[in-house]
Amino acid sequence: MLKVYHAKNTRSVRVVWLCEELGIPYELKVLNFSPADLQSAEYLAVHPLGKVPAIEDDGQVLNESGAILQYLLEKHGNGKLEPKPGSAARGRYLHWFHFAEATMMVPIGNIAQHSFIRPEDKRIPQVAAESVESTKKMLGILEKELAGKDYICGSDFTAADIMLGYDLLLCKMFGLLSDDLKNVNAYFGRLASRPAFQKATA
Ligand SMILES: N[C@@H](CCC(=O)N[C@@H](CS)C(=O)NCC(=O)O)C(=O)O
Repeated sequence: MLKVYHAKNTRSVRVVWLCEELGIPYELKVLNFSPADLQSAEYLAVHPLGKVPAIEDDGQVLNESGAILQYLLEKHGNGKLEPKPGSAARGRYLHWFHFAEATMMVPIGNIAQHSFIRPEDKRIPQVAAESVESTKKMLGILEKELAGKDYICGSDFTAADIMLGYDLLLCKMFGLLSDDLKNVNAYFGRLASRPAFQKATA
């Protein structure tokens, strides 16, 4: 059975969320978000950088959240949660799917590193402050994009919402979802009310 290495509130939320949405059977391997678990010899054999998520499936190990989602969609999705390859909607879907990790998670990750994760003497307050500004700029872009839409690609919930929903979970935890972001807050509320999201963030 598919094994999912997961730590609470990390990017592995995306993998558990997708498995729950698609009803993919999986075995959860829960790790603490601490060097004792992530840097253990046993886990480094699964993920040489000691990060989450990772999966083991049919004898192979994968460890990039976006790649894992694409792989599981291809294997189990039967066309669900994504526009058809080659369709007009596919380009925007891929844009938002990858924006979530390749662009928006960069400053969000820096906020986490320089506000909470690194030991205090290794945090750079200017990096944290600049990253807050970058994240706010991206939230402003999402605010405009979501006007009149239930989901990032329109009326249908897709895996791009799972990728972005995790970013917004962290933004919410970091107090960045200010009241003026009406569309983003309504969107996040819609995502957070899904049973699969709740299971993945429990
Ligand atoms: N691009 C990777 C990033 C993985 C990543 O940085 N995961 C974080 C948790 S959200 C982690 O495990 N950090 C532990 C560390 O860097 O020591 C992905 O999307 O899977």
